[in-house]
Amino acid sequence: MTRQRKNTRSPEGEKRMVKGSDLLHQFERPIASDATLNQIAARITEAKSPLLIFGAAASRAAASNLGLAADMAQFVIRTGIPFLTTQMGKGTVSESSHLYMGTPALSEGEDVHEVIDKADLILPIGHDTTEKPPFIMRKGGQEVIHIAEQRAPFEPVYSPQYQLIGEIGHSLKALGDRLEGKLPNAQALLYLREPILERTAARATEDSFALQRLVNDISEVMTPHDSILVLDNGQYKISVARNYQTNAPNTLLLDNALATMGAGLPSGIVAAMLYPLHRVMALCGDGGFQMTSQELETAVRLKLNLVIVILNNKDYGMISCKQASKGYKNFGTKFDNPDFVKLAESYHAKGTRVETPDDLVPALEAAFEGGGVHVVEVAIVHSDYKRGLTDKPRSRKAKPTKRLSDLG
Ligand SMILES: Cc1ncc(C[n+]2csc(CCOP(=O)(O)OP(=O)(O)O)c2C)c(N)n1
Ligand SMILES: [Mg+2]
Repeated sequence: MTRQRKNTRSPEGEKRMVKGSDLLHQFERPIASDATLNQIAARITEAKSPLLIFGAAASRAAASNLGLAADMAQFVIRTGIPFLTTQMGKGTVSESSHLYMGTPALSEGEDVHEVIDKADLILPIGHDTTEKPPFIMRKGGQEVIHIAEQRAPFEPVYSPQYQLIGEIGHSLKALGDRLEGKLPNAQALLYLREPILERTAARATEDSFALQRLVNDISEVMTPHDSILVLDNGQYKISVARNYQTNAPNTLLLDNALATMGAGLPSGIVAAMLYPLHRVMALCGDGGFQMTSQELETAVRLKLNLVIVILNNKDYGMISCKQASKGYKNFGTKFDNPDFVKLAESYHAKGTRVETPDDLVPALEAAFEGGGVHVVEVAIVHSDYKRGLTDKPRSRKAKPTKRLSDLG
């Protein structure tokens, strides 16, 4: 270890580093073979109710390969197969598409899982096992074709029968060439779209701080292509995943892997540094915000344009919900907060408190228009906010979770 560090600092070591990075740039991504493409295309042609799911690895690839977003959109258009996005795959293909069916925020039991349950063939594109899985594979269930740049590691919840490994854009173009006009059953699941999206958006215009209403109002001030919404981690993330229509890759930044609290403000700072002309909003819970609130100083010092929304429910709401859902008495989640407006002002940022739902959109508009660093505290009426997560939009009970390993 020590020797390596010494070497890289010497002129010779530096030369070696440069050579190494040249090699990295010359490295070409592997592409899928014609034989595999033909086999996969044949399987897709036989599908009775196919479904695409764009995941985190597709978003990530689109960040460094500008043509990939167009390749993914073209694949959807050419095949006509409906699609879902995972939480971290949101925006890979525009969710304004008439083929967008929704985003699973959990692994089962939501409205959108009806589409998954009824699919006979699922094509996860850019599935990333660091994400909470958007569905759970079960013995005798759907067949899955994993389309990605890396092989899927075998997991109890994800063990695809087929894998198409190679540069995603190439795979999709080559499959599109083989499939266009040859999929009579492509839209077999599309009839589920309207009812699912309608049920997911229920309460979006309710006169309360229901989470769906919050997401609806935030969407109103975020323009589809030149704004970036960044999340911290709390229960609102579930509603944002389900209800925030995301139309371009990497315009909704959230973490569905380790999901650390405290990430919202620092991630918002970087987004605002990189995209000074975009509307950038960091949406944080009161608990998450307070883990890194001192970074307000950084944002002000860097003269950023950044709106920080704090959902103040005086609670680690996600944990309260989990305790309640398991039938436990509430324990250890409640706390009090500083005056967030005064806190913002003490950092020479601006601050506004919103106490009624109708005041949110005007407050956010004013914050963006005014520029600079602006904290908007939303004083949540607790019971309404909580209901947003525990509302089980789907009437049927989730099937018991049996893992493949349990089934032998
Ligand atoms: C660093 C860290 N600690 C603990 C957790 C577990 N956790 C997930 S959400 C949550 C509560 C979040 O509370 P808050 O930010 O107030 O958002 P709310 O759920 O109330 O909207 C906790 C403790 C985590 N994800 N990261
Ligand atoms: Mg909270």
